[in-house]
Amino acid sequence: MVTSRDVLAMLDELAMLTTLKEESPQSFKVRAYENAKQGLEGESRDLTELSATELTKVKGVGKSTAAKIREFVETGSVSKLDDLRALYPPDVVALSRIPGLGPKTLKLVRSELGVENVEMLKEAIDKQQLRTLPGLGATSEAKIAKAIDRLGLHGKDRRTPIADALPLADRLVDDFEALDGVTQAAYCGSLRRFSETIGDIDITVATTIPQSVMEAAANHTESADVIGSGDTKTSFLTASGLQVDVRAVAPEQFGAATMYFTGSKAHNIELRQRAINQGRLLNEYGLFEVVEGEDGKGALGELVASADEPAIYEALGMEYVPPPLREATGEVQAAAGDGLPELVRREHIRGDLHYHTDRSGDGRSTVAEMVAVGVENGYEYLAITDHGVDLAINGSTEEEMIEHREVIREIAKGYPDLTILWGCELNIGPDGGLDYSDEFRASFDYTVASVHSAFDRPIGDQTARIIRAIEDPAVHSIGHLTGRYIGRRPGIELDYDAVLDALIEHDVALEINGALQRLDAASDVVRKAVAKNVKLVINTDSHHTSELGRMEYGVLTAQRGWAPKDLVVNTWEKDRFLDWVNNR
Ligand code: DGT
Ligand code: CA
Ligand code: CA
Ligand code: ZN
Repeated sequence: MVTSRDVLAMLDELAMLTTLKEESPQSFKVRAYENAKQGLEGESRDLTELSATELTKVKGVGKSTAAKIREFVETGSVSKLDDLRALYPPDVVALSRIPGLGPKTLKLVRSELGVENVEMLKEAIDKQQLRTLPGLGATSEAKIAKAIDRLGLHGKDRRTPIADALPLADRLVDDFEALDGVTQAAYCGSLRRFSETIGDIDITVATTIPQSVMEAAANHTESADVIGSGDTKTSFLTASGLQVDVRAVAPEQFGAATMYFTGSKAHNIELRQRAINQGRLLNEYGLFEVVEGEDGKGALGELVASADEPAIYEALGMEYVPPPLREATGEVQAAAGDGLPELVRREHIRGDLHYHTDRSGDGRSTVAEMVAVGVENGYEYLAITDHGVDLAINGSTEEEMIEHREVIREIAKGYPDLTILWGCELNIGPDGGLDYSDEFRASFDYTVASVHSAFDRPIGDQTARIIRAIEDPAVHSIGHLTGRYIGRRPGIELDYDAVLDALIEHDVALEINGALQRLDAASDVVRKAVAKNVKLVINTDSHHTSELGRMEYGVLTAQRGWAPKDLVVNTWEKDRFLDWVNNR
């Protein structure tokens, strides 16, 4: 059964593989899939129910793409996509994601050196073979070697970025929930704890008919290869090589099972010890009393709790521990003792302060559209932060920004309860310089400053660069601190202590960017910032109305960093927030 979301994922994969084949993301074939996906994302109708003719009426969808969508809906596969998958198996796709290894270079290393995976590429680098290829040299060879190391791409423990795993897991959960006999389904493991990379996806399904869950798992459209199947567990690999473990459990044991399979293993061990100290046993089936058996040894007694997680934590004499905290870094002790801090939650958020419109070259929705969805999300304030002029094609000149301000002020008149700040995403240059003149920069209501280039400099230079931006009086916040793309592009290296101290000194907030490929600042940096009382701001960095859901991801990252509500400036009541913006 193909869903609308499967269709969009299929177009994404077609665009990605066609980029490799055509050796350019600008190829018209790639653009055709991307445009189709953009058009279809705006559709409220079920995409699987549209005829080829109806599909071609959607903006951006051509005849040949429409035919592929119908083929996918009717047969569950697309022959063009199967051909591409054969040409570019998962190991090769993984190679293509290494920074510095574009489609042209990828073709060369395959044809000239016979390299088909990251291990072989490492070997070729060790033998200094890359530098012998046309267009490459010792410098690019060293850059690729460094990227492989810093991204942890080689070895058995290759991990998948959360941006690739989460949408897939969401689709799988929906599909299992739709089966007869299923009462609930959830992804667990590192994904539920919101780790930024995922070893494998763990799905727990509560059902009265385990066989049908096992069959659905083995035959799922995402399953390329079933690697294990039993009565209650099926494991398969997706086309990109990601493992999925699907477990069927009894509905009354769902809480104990999700708790066990969410982990982390270290968190589970601490909980189990706590249970033992209470004369009980905790496992994936529930929390049980231990009684003296006939042979004098301990035996399982009465069930204490198993159906839902909060009841089990309560029975253990603890506060409920949200999944992002379950890493055995003090949460068990706190939840059983003085209590966890009041962590920020999605419903605390009152505004989004990194928000693009089609004023930015890479923005896709109008001011009116972006503001309307902000209001739907219940926001009380927004900062429209289109790119500053230094970001070349994506940026805007002073004149354009002033015109834009008029557009924003006009739209604001329609929303008396909403405060819309005329802002800017300033670009932090290689040496820390920012866009525009000092006066013009200072005239914005609000700014976020972030890096978009020069990722490879030494740590000392990068630290000085960010601190210079923090010192600028026009800067309210630092956006996506390192500029990383998880698993794709390492961010800049920084001396975090020095950067966090500068944020405190200048009363500048640190952004937690909710874009799944970024999640930047990372949760471990957030935890350091929390320890120093650095102000935080959680943003979506939306370039389209469909991206506002990222706020949830930013919040989960903040929770993983133990961020309390009160440090997050966009949880503050409007007056308090505006007072900070205007009077820092
Ligand atoms: P990953 O997949 O490497 O990103 O990390 P996890 O945490 O998802 O680990 P995974 O998939 O091996 O196992 C899922 C959860 O199952 C894990 O977080 C805790 C639980 N678990 C697995 N093996 C054990 C074990 O030997 N002892 C205990 N207490 N829990 C385990
Ligand atoms: Ca896992
Ligand atoms: Ca697993
Ligand atoms: Zn941005």
